[in-house]
Amino acid sequence: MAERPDPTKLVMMIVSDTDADNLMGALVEKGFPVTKIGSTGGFLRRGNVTIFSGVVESEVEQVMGLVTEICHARKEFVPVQTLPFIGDGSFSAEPIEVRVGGAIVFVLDVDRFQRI
Ligand code: 2BA
Repeated sequence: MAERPDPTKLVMMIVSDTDADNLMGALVEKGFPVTKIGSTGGFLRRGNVTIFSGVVESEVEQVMGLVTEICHARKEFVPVQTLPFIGDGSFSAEPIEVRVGGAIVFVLDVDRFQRI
């Protein structure tokens, strides 16, 4: 990877398995450094993917643009019986509508970055 300035922002993107490879590919193609971690959503307990990219502040909007272009949210009806907390009585027997796909993005300040 070409030498980059030290990152000042950490962009953390939680995306669906189906969009993760496309998003990683697009980020790498634009020269952004990325790390992918397998993760699991607490509500649906489905696998999702968390992608980290440490960038400089002026690049954050470009990263957000790629996420918006690639990760599209949709609605899905999920049978409550498939949810892990079915026993707690907080949901009726009707399938519930949840948002799937799309992305959850956190942008954090980087206090310190070191390549050792
Ligand atoms: P999950 O926790 O499995 O949630 C999947 C989707 O289920 C959520 O989509 C939301 O639409 C719905 N949902 C979550 N909790 C709910 C509840 N108590 N009642 C009804 N519906 C509920 P997203 O909001 O797009 O979140 C997608 C994934 O991103 C989440 O998967 C979780 O892994 C992560 N995530 C979302 N917000 C987060 C946060 N504030 N902190 C950390 N992770 C977060």
